[in-house]
Amino acid sequence: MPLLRSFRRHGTGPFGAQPVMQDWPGLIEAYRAWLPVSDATPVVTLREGATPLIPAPSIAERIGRGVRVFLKYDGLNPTGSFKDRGMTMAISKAKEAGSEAVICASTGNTSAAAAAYARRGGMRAFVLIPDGYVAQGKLAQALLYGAEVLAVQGNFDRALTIVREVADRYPVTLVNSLNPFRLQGQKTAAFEVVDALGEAPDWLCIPVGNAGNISAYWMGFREYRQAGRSWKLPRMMGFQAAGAAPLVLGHTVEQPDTIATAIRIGNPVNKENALKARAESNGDFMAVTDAEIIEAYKLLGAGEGVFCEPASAASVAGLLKRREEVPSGATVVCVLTGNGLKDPTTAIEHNDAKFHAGIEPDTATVAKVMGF
Ligand code: AN7
Repeated sequence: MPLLRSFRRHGTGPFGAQPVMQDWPGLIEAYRAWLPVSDATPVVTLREGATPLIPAPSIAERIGRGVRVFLKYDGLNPTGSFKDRGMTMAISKAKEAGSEAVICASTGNTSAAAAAYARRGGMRAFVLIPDGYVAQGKLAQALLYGAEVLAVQGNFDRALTIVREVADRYPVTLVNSLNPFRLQGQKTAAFEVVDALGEAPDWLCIPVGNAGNISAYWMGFREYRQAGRSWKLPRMMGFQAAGAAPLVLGHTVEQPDTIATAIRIGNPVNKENALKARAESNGDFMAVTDAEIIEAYKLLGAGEGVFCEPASAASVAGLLKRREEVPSGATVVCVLTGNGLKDPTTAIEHNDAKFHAGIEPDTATVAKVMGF
C-alpha cells in the first residue's frame, strides 16, 4: 500500500524540530497555476480544500479481493460541503468583475456556501430554496451567514429556472454550477485525490444531482493526466437516488423525490458534461434506492466513524451495489460530498443506536441498563 502523501513540514518550535501541519492557503493559492485567476483576482477564501482521503476498511471488507476503498471527505470543508471549492472561485471572480450581489437556487449546500463566501467578499447573497425540502443545518447556515433567503413553493429545478432569468435581467451574478468558475474550483478535488494516492484511482464513485461535481472531477483527472501527474484515469461511476434519477432513466423527472434532499433534482443542468464523462471514462450511472442510501449512511457512521449526509452515502451505496464488478486489487475512491451534521433530522430518524430515555439518575440503574 503506497503511503499517502501528507502536507507536513518540519517546524522549529521551542522544543526543536517537530512535524506540524503546514498552513494551507486555500485551494486557489494551492492550485493557482491550474485555475483561471490572475494577480488582479481578489481571492475570497475560507481555506477550503485539503480534505482528508480516509481509508474505509469496513467497506473494503465487504468487497474483499484486495480492493482498497478511500473516502474523499469533502464534508470537512469550511461550510461542510464540496460546494466551497466552487464557491471560492465563483465569488472571487464575481468580485473581480465588480459584482455586488450573487444569486443561486439550491437544495441547501450551494446556498450555505454562496452565503458564506459572498458575505466574506462583502457581497449580498440571494438564495432560492425549495420550501420544506432543505435540511435543517443548511437552512441554519444560510440564515446565520446573512443570506436573503427566498423559500419557493416548487422544487429545485423550478427555482433554478427562476434564478437564471433573474440573473439575465438584473445586476446579480449567478453562482449555480452553470457558472463555469464553479467547476474550475471543484476540479481541485480530483487533483487532491491524485496528490494523495500518487496515482488516479481505478473507480471514482460519486453522487449525482445537478451533475456539476462529476463533470468537475472528470476535468481534473484529465488535466492531471495530460500534465503527467498520473498515468491512468478512473472509471466515473455516478449514482443517483432512485426517485430522482434522470441520467439513469434518460429523461427529466418532473416530481423528483428522495430522502437525500441534496440530490432531489429532476433536470440536471450539467447533463451533457456528465454524459461525456461517462462515455470517455467507460463509466456508468446507476440508481440507488433510499433504503440502500440509508444502509450505506449507517455503515459509514457506525462502521467507519464517518458522518456524512444521506446524498453523500449514495456513492458508497452504489459501490456496494456493484461490488462484484470491482476488479481485484483495485483502488476505489468514494466522494463524501457533505457533512452529516447538515441533516440531523435524518440521523435521528435512521440509526440502529440503543437509546434509553428517562433513566433514573442513580449508578445502579445505569449499570443495570448497561447490562452489568
Ligand atoms: C451533499 O446545493 O445541488 O451533481 O443546490 O449537496 O454537482 O449537483 C447540491 C448537490 C451531492 C450533487 N452531494 O452534486 C445544491 C446542490 C451533496 C450535494 C450533490 C449535492 P452535483
